[in-house]
Amino acid sequence: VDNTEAKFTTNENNLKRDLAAGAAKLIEWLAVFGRDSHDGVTRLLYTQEWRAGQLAVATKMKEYGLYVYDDQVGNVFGRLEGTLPDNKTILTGSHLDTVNNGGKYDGAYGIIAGMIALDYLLQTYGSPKRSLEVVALCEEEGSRFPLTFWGSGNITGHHDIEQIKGMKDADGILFMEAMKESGYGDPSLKPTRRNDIAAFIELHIEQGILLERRGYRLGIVEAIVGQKRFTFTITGETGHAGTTPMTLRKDAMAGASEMILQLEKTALRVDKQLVATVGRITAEPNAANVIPGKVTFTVDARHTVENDLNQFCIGMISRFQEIAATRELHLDCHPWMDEKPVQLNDNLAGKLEQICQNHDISHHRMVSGAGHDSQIFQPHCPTVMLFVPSHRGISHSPLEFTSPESMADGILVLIDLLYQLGYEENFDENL
Ligand code: HGY
Ligand code: MN
Ligand code: MN
Repeated sequence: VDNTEAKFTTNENNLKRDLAAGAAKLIEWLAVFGRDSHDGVTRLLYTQEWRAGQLAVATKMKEYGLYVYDDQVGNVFGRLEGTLPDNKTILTGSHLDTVNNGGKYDGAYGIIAGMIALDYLLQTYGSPKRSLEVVALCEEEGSRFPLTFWGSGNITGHHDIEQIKGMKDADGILFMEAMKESGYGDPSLKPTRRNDIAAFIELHIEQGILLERRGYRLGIVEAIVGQKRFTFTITGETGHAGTTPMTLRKDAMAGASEMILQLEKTALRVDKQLVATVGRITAEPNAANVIPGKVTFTVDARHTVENDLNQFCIGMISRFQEIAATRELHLDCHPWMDEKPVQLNDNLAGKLEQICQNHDISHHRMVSGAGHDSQIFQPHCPTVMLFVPSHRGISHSPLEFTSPESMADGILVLIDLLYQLGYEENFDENL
């Protein structure tokens, strides 16, 4: 048996203990950047908290002996240069941004796992044959601006700077301004588009309860659901709450409420793969004694099958139009996200399965109901995801938790996969 194998497996328990301690420490360290007043983490793209987190990640990557650089939109990379001339890079990592009042693990875990894995590989085996990189992707959630996957979308050509011209956040701040203020967006900076990535591996928390409930230690993600997001604006007539008879109202809030309940009823009738959520709603003038003249709400709809998702959304919009017509309201529909369902790379999934078996780690192939940067990378290069359990399936919440032992399981498997792809002779070209 090749002695690296022996060395790696004999002190595996010690290694796992160290990985668990290291991961727990780094998760708490990164959560400081954006700690909010409700004990959660809020690190929105191009905000001060985001910038501080990004600088901290870059500094830590340098401490680990990685070559650190960033690109035009603020993706931060830590690189272990390969000794072979072929310019293939194996990339791992996840997103640095969070939702409002989010948890410590969503996105962050994939970044710290990649940092720990590269640190271990460099200390144990020296320089790889093929370059290995960990990336802190600048944005995935779409929490600040109405656009998701800004980091991975720029690397893969799925997005470009043209798309964000005129785009503003809820406070009316221009995307371009916020990016420039963070020191990015300048054409003189390193271009974002890359063609050297031979594989992308993303470690992430499951954000659901399947692994914990069924007792699996890791999830190997075969596919990611498709996702569409819309903003609907209902316009009626502002009026006095006390003097306007019920029969004479054009109440935008009542109209929106009927649409939202209709959405839930229809989604329940479709099938359990379909989920639809109204996550954000605003009313104008938003006063207790005024009939709202304008209500804006978002819809996030997802399904594993593209056609079923499309049919559901077409039906949703026509039902909203009927309700608006009956109530003499005006309906405006603004679709701003449309990501297709994606099958991830089966060869890489097979490698992860084999590694889990080698380490006697229970694992389960599954579909992700959450969207991830991996669905943007997969059409661009062979991509796979590895899930660690979320306690009680909680995510996008300060209560988000994954045990250090589970985080170590994921990092142990990542180390093996990066070793195979980065150090072993025969890189499997036809992944
Ligand atoms: O919304 C999602 O599915 C992911 O957390 N961005
Ligand atoms: Mn998320
Ligand atoms: Mn995420």
